Amino acid sequence: MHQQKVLIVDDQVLNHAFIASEIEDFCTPISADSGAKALKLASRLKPDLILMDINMPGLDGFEVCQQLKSNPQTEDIPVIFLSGMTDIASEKTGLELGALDYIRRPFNPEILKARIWNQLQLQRKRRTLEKMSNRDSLTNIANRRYFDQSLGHEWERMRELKHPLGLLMIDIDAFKPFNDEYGHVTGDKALKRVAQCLNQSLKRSGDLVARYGGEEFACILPHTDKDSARLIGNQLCAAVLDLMIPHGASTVSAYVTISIGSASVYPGETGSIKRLIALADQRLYTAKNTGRNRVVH
Ligand code: GH3
Ligand code: MG
Ligand code: MG
Ligand code: MG
Repeated sequence: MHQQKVLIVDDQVLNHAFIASEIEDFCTPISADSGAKALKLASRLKPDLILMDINMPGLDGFEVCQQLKSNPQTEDIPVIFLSGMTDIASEKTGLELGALDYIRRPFNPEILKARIWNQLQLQRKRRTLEKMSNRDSLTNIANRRYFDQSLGHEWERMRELKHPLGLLMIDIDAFKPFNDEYGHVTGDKALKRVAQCLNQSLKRSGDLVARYGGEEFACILPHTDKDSARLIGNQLCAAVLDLMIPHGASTVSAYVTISIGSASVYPGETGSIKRLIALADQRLYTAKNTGRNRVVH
């Protein structure tokens, strides 16, 4: 099966079969024989491209396009109209509704295939860029940008649910001496290993660890109260110590360790994201001043 999906929307089943046979050697065609089905499949399957007829009973192609473009979940899916309506007004309407292209019937199958191929190529590049913009290139975990965005979302989500939101601020202990002792290349390797370890130690799907900056990480823990946040913090400290990365220049341990400031709040009218971060940060500072390799909550 090919990874990229193309949704073909047409009320005539024969049209589906023909287009599908043209493109199935480089993508997976999916069929919808009505506008309503197309909308459902689009938000459920997130196709990489939609090829759509205009004249259909029920919702026509224009209406479907309009709805796709006004839903944040589907607005970025490229739409190409494929229609027997060859007048300029229809073509203009289609393009103005946000369709990427408008192909008139009858079409040349080879040209249609080439257009779809090009679009899928572009879509692949777009998705790669999107992923890259959320990742830290050294450690391959989420970056600060993605962290800020996620924290905003989770704050709102927990506020609506009236659930607690936990946050851990994490900093590697004595990392400057580590670099001085072993060099920056080894420092980078240690940073990667710690990041990967933190990432793998979080077991719940909603949890997120990001590189916050330098040798600092931050961890978002939805639905997590004070005690659970501290518990997860303790697990992370133990997991990093368990890596047993030798650290001859540390006064804390023979191995690389981390310190953690932990906080949990019920997002509401009074608190703020800034305050939550400040709280965890303050506690991280306390962890540093009371021996390191520990969680302060
Ligand atoms: P503390 O226990 O108080 O946190 O001591 P520390 O030495 O870790 O603290 P400090 O913030 O003074 O130093 C952080 C060091 O982390 C300094 C910097 O060279 C190093 N660092 C930050 N980012 C990177 C990186 O991407 N790669 C490497 N190798 N080192 C980094
Ligand atoms: Mg039709
Ligand atoms: Mg630091
Ligand atoms: Mg440090």
